[in-house]
Amino acid sequence: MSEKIKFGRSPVFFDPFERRPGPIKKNMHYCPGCGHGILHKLVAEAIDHYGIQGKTMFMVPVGCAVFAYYYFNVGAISVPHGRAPAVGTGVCRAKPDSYVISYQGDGDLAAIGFNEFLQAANRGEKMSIFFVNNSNYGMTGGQMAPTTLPGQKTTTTPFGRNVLTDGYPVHVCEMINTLTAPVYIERVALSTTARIMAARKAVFKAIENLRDRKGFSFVEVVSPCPVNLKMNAEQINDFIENQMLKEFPLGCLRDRSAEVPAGTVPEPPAHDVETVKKVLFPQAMEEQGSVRKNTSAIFDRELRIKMAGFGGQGILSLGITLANMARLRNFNVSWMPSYGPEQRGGAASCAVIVSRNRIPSPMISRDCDLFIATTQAAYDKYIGELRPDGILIYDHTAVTPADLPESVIKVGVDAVDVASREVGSAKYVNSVLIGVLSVILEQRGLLDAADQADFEQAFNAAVREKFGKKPGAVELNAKAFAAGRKVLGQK
Ligand SMILES: Cc1ncc(C[n+]2csc(CCOP(=O)(O)OP(=O)(O)O)c2C)c(N)n1
Ligand code: SF4
Repeated sequence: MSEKIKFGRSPVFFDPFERRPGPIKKNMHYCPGCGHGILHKLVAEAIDHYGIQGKTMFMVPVGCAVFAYYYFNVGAISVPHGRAPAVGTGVCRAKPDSYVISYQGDGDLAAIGFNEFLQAANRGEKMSIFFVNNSNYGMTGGQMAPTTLPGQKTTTTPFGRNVLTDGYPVHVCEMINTLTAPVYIERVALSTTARIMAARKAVFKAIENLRDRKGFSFVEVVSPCPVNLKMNAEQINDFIENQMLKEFPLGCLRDRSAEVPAGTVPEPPAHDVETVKKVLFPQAMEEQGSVRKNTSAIFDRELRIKMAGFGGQGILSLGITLANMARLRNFNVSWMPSYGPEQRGGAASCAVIVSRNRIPSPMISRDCDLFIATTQAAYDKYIGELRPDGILIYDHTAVTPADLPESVIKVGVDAVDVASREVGSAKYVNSVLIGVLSVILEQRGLLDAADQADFEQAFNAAVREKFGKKPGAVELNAKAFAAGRKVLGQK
C-alpha cells in the first residue's frame, strides 16, 4: 500500500487543546465513534500537506463542530447558524489571499443556511466546503435533519420520517451538480477504513483546489453519529453502509479541476481607512478631537474582563458598553457572549478583551483580570478564571465569595439595589457597575485624573452611540454611572 499512515497529531492541531475549558486538554470533545474527529484529522493533515496553515480561515459552524477552534491552529471565525458560506464569501472578498474552509453539518448547511450555501456555490466562491451528513441534528439531541432517511426515527420523528408530511431527504451533491460554477463535487463516507482512505483523497483534492484557487469545491461526508442514533460502533457502520449509502450514493459527481487554470490572488481591495471610519463610526470621528491616547498602566497589557449573571440583567450589554468604550478609543476589542437557550433568565456571561495589539482569541481561560458577578451561580462557575491578583466586583446581596486568595481585590456592592433605588430600574445595573469600576481603577492608581475623565467621556460616547435616539435612556445611564461612583464614595 502506498498510503503513508500517519500517527500522532497534525501540527495543524493545537497541542494540547489549551482553548478547551476544563481539565481535559488532550482529547477532543466529540462522542466516541463520532465522524467529526476523523474528518478533523483528515482536514488538518491536508492543510499541513499543502502548506496553507498560515493563511487558512476556518468557518466554524453552529453544530457539534462549533468547537473546531479548540483544535485547529488556524484563523477561525465562529459564524451564526448556517452562515458559514456567507461569512466565508466576505473573507474571500476582503482577504483574497486567505484560504477559506467552511465546515458544516446537515442542519447547518442543508436547512437553516441552505440559501447561503446554494448562492455561494452558484457564485463559485473560491472556498472548500466539508459537509457532514450524519442524518440528524447532532448537537441539539438528534432531531430530524433534511438528510434523515424516510422512516428513520429521530427525536422529532418518533414514528419514523413520514415523507408525506416531512418530505424526502435532500441530496445536496446532486442539487449543486446542476449549477455551472462548482469545480469539484464528491460524496464520501467514514464507515470503513477503505472509505476513510477514499475520504482522505477527496479532502486532499478539495484542499489542493483551495491552494491552487481553482474555485468552489464541495465534499459531502456521510458520517456516524452513534450516540444520537442510539447505536454501537458496528450498528452505526451497518446503518451507513446498508441504509444511508443507498439514499446517498458515493462517488465523484464532478471534477473540473484539471480544466480550470490555477487562480491568481487578486489584489485586496484598497480601503480608504478614514472614509470607512467615517461611515462606520461617524460619532467617534466627530469626537476625534477629544480622543486622547490613553497612557494609563492598565492598558500596557491586555485587559481581560469576564462578567456573568442571569439573562435580563444586562450582562451582555455591560460587556458591549465596555468593548465600545475601548473601541471608541481605538483599542482592539473582542466581545464574546455566552447564554443559555432560554429566552429570559438562565445563565448569561460574556468575555471582553481590550488590547493595543491584535487579539488572537476572544476566549478567556484562567487569566481574567477583572470578574464581575451578579449571581452566586455565575460566581461559582467562573471564579476559577480569575487571576490570583485579579479584581472581583460582585453584588453582595446575591453573592458570597468563598476561599479566595488574599491577593484578589474584592469589591462587594449592592449594584442591583442601587440601580433600582437611584435610577428607578434594575436594568441600569450595568452602568452602575461601570461607575463602580471607574472608581476601583482610580483607587488602584490605574487611572489618573485625566484618564478618569476620559473613561467617563468614553462611557458617555458609547451610551450615546447606542441610545442616541432615546435621550431619556442616555440620561438614565449617566445617572446610573454617577450612582455607581457614589457607592464607593466618589463623585
Ligand atoms: C439561529 C439558531 N437556531 C437554532 C440553533 C440551535 N442549534 C444549535 S446546533 C443545531 C443543529 C446542528 O445540527 P447539524 O448542522 O446537523 O450539526 P451536527 O451537530 O449534527 O454536527 C441547532 C438547530 C442555534 N444555535 N441558532
Ligand atoms: S452528537 Fe453525534 S455528531 Fe455530535 S459529537 Fe456526538 S456523535 Fe458526533
